[in-house]
Amino acid sequence: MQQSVVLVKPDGLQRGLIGEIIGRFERKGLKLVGLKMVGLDDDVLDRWYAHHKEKPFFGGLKSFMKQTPIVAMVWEGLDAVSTIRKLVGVTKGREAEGGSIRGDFAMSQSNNLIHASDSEENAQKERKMVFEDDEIYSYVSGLDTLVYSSEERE
Ligand code: FUP
Repeated sequence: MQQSVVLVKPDGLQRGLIGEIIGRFERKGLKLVGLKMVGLDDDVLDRWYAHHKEKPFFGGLKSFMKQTPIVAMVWEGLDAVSTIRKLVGVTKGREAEGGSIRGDFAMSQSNNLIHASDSEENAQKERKMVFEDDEIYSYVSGLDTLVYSSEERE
């Protein structure tokens, strides 16, 4: 099974949307294997958003991400990275499809509530930036047999 890292950003925390966001992933059938509140510092943010370092919005993005702690999660499932990106919606909230998290709750390109890994490689890098290995749990969930066929679980 694949893992993906999700952050509920400071606007999601302040708007009281943590439960809503977790509920959507739970109802989809994804499995929560890591969860904690973290204050991101410049060192982590410089690495997390290294691909945006030269962009004009980089300073504002970092300040925004430091406004409050964020809620970091690792979700597991078949094709979890692409599945979660669909549930999250495109970057600019006001263009995101209705039914997605950003589509239903966000208007902004920067205050867009949530981060989700965009590849398996980045998911692994991001996981290491915010979680220790022993903070990620492997467990059998009764739901697995309902959510997937036996072939999919192999
Ligand atoms: P996403 O993968 O949808 O989270 O989007 P990106 O990796 O392209 O961008 C990461 C974050 O940078 C966005 F969530 C918000 C911020 N950003 C801006 O503030 N302005 C922009 O024009 C693009 C991104």
